[in-house]
Amino acid sequence: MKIGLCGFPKVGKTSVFEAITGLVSDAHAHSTNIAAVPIPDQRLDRLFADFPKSRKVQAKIEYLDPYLHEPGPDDAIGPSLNAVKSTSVLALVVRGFENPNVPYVFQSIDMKHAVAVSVERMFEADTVVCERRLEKIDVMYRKAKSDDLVRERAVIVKCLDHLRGASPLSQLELHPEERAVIQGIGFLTAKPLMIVLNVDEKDASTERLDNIAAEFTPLAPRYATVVALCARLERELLELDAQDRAMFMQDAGLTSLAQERVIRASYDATGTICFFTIGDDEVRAWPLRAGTTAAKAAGTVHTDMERGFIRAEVISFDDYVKAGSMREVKAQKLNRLEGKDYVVADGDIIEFRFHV
Ligand SMILES: Nc1nc2c(ncn2[C@@H]2O[C@H](COP(=O)(O)OP(=O)(O)O)[C@@H](O)[C@H]2O)c(=O)[nH]1
Ligand SMILES: [Mg+2]
Repeated sequence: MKIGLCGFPKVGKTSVFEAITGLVSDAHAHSTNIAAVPIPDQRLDRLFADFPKSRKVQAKIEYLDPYLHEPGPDDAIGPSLNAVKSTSVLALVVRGFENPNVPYVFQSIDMKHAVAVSVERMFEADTVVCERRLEKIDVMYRKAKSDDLVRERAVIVKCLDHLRGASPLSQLELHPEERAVIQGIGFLTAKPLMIVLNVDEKDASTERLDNIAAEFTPLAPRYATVVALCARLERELLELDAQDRAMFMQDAGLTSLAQERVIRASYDATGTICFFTIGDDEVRAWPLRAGTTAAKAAGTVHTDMERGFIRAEVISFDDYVKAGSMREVKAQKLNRLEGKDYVVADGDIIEFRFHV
């Protein structure tokens, strides 16, 4: 899963990247920032504490902060949107902090307005892609008629109608073969959207952040998730050692790091869950799209496991904690055998049985 940070210039995209990843980018490097961040998970920590001889392997999530040439004033967000076409999730960073030393494209800090304009641009960008694609298809069709072109044209027309009705392409129902037609296009409104409100230092407490996100949610498009943080403060937090950080957080009224909240929101935006495996050499968390079957989940571990899939032995994490140990789980028969069509649940501890 790759999350692309986008938004108007000087809203704090790079600051948010640094606050999430703990990396400090070189402002003069003129290059794209990219980092895979291990996902904190207390359930994995618990399993690792019980099986300390293995290695702990966290699931990872990738963040991308594209390097942009200074955009012109007419299309301040265009290059940013263009740069995240290849990602799987959009994180739209919105400026909520006042800073007279940092120029801004808008007259005032109005997060609702900024989101409305950004989302409008995403719809426009997808509409233009559809229109150009249609022109191209028509030219090609005149040269050589083909059923493929007819089919592609029908899908693009569907997309265009949908966009004109102000619905994101993520909500357009398509058959798998129709979806395959548009897969490679990188439509912006086909991606899950996460709105990241980058607020002032004075609003940095967990309580304020939660309130700001909750108040903003009805103002955001319905298909988006909303999370708030103060990137500048959180970025400084990550530079402190554990003890200083704990003190600093207490003073600021922060009960969790933005890193964790943003990662959680990234998960919510994509409907991602986690399952766990406990092996001799590693205790590991695996990210998975919600709704995935046991056989496909086995395939994320190893393609051989999907091909030779026999059964999955599943223990839900809560049952494991209730029982207290693997031996008790077995004594109380809390482990289940599931077939290939079993839909994996968040927190399942799974052992796959397969032929080689
Ligand atoms: N006061 C304040 N300034 C911030 C905050 N986040 C970013 N900035 C400043 O805004 C400027 C632009 O931030 P940057 O992350 O480079 O924005 P980008 O152009 O969207 O990548 C920098 O000078 C940051 O220090 C914040 O939460 N509070
Ligand atoms: Mg930047």
